[in-house]
Amino acid sequence: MKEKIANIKKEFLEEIRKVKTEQQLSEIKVKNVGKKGTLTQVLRGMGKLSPEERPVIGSLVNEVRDEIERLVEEKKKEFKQKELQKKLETEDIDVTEPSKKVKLGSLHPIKQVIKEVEEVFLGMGYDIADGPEIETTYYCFDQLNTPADHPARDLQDTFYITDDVILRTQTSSVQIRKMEKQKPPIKMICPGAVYRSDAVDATHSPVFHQIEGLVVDKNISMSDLKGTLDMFAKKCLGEKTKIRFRPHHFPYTEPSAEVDVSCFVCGGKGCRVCKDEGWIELLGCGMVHPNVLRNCGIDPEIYSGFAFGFGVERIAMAKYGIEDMRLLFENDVRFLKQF
Ligand code: 2NM
Repeated sequence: MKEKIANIKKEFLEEIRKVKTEQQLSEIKVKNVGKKGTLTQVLRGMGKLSPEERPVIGSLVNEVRDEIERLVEEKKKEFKQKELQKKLETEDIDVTEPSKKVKLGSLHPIKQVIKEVEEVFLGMGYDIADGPEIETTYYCFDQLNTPADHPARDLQDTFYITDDVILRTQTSSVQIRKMEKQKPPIKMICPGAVYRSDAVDATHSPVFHQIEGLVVDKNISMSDLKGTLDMFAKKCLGEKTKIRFRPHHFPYTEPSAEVDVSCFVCGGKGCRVCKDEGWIELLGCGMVHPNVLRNCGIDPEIYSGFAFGFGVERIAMAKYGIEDMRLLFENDVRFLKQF
């Protein structure tokens, strides 16, 4: 019996040396260690052996079977390796060539500021809205309580397409459209491009970006406005930021104010960014004028609201220390890739 096992092994070793395909390999494996294979037959015949011989032959069979399985696995790996080698040699891909780097751009600093502000207001439960950049004087002026003789309406200041169609001068028109359509409560901000007939210089551009906010509900007061803007300034410009209100005038709010923030570069001591003032002018705001609410079909005896607005370029310039607004519009990649 020992001799039979030795022969099985010998024959197997010869066969595996000649094997050329995976198919042949699997055939000789089945032939020897399969259910009806040579070694299995030996195990079946063990009943005829003496009790002393059985364990000896048994362990010999196991040993040879393990060896056969090991060699088959080894051969299999060899085949796989050869196959890969052949592929690498015949296919026209040079896997050692460095890959082409995909150049990822970055968001424009204006867009970065808009996104940051959106995150803060989304966190306070505001909707984000937009509207047309080509707007009627009805939405941009009349509905905003801006009288016919107001300088904002001047041909010198506004791009007129026809007598009553213009490029919007502020995004408040979006707020008017919203108030006309939706009854309070309203909580929204509207970021977007606006247009004024200004000559280009370091702090002016005929197209710039604004974010305006509006809240209308019952019992909305100036203290809600102050709390909201304080939170906004701290979240956007740093927890230590303070705000202050200065009385101002806008046709669409009453009372109105301008809001300054303590300089987020020097903390209020005075520096180049705040021009040694310690404060930076941030935005305009106020309580929505009763005429504006009434124009939109909202009863000012029941509802009140606050609104605010600011220029995105000014914030981006202060935040990133950009001294000339033109840089934000020239789109020179050498400048933009710094942000
Ligand atoms: C500002 C300043 C103050 C404002 C007012 C309105 C509306 F539609 F409710 F009347 N929207 N935005 C507003 C108020 C905008 O920007 C400097």
